[in-house]
Amino acid sequence: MSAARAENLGPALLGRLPPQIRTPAYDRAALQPGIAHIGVGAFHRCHQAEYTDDLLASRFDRWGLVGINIRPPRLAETLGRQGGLYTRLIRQNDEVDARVIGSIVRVVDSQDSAEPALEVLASPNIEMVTMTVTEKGYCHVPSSGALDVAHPDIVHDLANPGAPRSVPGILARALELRMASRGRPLTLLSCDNIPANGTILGNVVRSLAARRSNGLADWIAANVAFPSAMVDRIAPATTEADIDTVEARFGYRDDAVVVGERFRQWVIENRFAGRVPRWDLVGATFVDDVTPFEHLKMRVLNGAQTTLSYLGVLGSFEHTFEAVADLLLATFVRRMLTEETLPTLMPVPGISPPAYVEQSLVRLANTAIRHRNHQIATDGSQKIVQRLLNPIRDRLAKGDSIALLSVPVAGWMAYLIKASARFGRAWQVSDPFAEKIELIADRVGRDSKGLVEAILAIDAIFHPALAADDTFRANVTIALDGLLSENPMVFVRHVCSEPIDARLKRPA
Ligand code: CS2
Repeated sequence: MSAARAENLGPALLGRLPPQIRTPAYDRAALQPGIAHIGVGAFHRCHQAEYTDDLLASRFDRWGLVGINIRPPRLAETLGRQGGLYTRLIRQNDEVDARVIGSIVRVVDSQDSAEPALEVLASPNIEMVTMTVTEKGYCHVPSSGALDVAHPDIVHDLANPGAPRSVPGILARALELRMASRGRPLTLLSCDNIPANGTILGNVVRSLAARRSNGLADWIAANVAFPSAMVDRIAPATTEADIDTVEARFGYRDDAVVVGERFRQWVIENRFAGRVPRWDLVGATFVDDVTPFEHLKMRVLNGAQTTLSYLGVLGSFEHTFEAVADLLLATFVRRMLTEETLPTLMPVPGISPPAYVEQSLVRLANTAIRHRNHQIATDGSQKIVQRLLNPIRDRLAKGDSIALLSVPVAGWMAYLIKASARFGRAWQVSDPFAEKIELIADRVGRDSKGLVEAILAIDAIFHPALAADDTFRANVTIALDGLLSENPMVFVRHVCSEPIDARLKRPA
C-alpha cells in the first residue's frame, strides 16, 4: 500500500503554498511568448528562466518563455500538467530557499521531428532565442570551432534541409522560414560553455546557410545577431531525492524541481537584433566583450570542476563536494589554478581573479549540491579545449610550465581508457570520442607513451601544433602513466610535492 500522493504543483495550488515559498509576482494569465529556449534542462530552469521571472516581476513585459526540447527527456507533459510552474530550490549547505518560477508559458517536445520546434522558432512573436544544448549540440569541431561536416546529423541536414535534426540545421531552417514570411530580426543567444559561443553558433548556422542558394546567408547577415555570453550557476541534474525533498518539506509534488547554488552570473555581449529582454535590470551584465569573463569562468570554475571530476572518479569520490573536501585534491586544484591558470587570464572588469579562485573552491565545497563527478566527466572531449587546452597553449607560447594543467588532460584520457574492455570497464562513460579511445586502448594496451601519441593524433580535439609540442607530450605521458597506475592518488601527491617538469629537467 502506498501513501496518498501529494497534490501536484499547478496554478490551482499557487495560493495555498506554504508562506515561505515565493511565487510569481505578476499576472501569468497576461504572459505572452517572446523568448524561445532550446534545451529545457535543470540549468535553464535554474538560470535564464529565473532571470526572466525576475524581469517579469520587476517590469512586466512581453517576454514569456516557450521551451523546446529536441532531445530527451520529454517535458511537455510534465510541465504542461503543472501549467509551466516548477520549484527552484537554492541549496547552500543547510540552507534551503524555495521559489516557484512562472516564466515558462509552455514547453513543446520536438524529439521525433523538427516540426514543433520550427513552428515556435518561426513564429512572429518570438524575438529572442536562447539555448542550452550542451557543448556537443553545436556539431562543431572542438579544436577549430568550424562546423563538423562529417557529423551524421549534419550530413543528414545537408541532404534534408527541410527536416533537420541538428541544432544548427533546425536554426538555419527556422531562419529560412522567417525570411520567407518577412519575419522580424532575431537574436540567437547561446548559453553553453563553449569558447566564444556566439561566434561558434554564428559559424555553424552560417555554414549551413551558405550552402542554400536562396539568399539566406544575406538575410542572416542583415537580420540575425549571435552575441556571446558567459553563464554560471551550478545546477546538477535533478534526482528523485530532490523531488522527494520538496514533497517532504512543503507537502506538494513537483516533477520538474531544480536545485542550484545561490551564486549566479550572466554576462551577455551587447549585440542584439531587435528587441531585448532587459535582463541587465535584474542582475545580468551587458558588455562589449565577454572574452575575459568567459576565460575566467571556463578556465577557473569549469576547469576546477573538470579536474575534480576526473581525479575524483580515479580517487573513488562520487560528487564534486567530496572530491574537493579531500585535502590532496583541493591542494592540487588550488595550486593548478593559482600557479598555472591565473597567469593566462586577461584583466576582468570588477573581479579579482585570486578571490574568484577562492570563491569557486567554496562554491564547489557546497555539500547540498550533489553534482556527480561522472556527470561533469561526460563529454570531456567537448570541454577540455576551453577548460584546459587553451590555457595550456597560452602557457606554452610563453615558455611557462604546464606540469599541473597536464594532469587533468591525462585524467580525461585515463577516465576513458579505464572504461575500455582492455582495461576492465571500470565504469560507464558517455563521450563522442569514447569509442575511438576504446579502440586505441585495445590496440595499444598499457603503454602510456603509445596511448598519448595515438590520442593526441585526434586533431578534432588536439590542434596539430599542440599535439606536436614535445613539452606537452612529455608532461601528459608522465601524468597518464601515474594516473593509470595502481594508486593514482599517490601520483597526484607526488605532483603536488614535485612538479612533473622538475623531473623532466633532471639529468637521467
Ligand atoms: C559542469 C557545468 O557539467 C559540467 O560540465 O562543469 O555544467 C557547470 O556546473 C556550469 O557551467 C556552472 O555554471
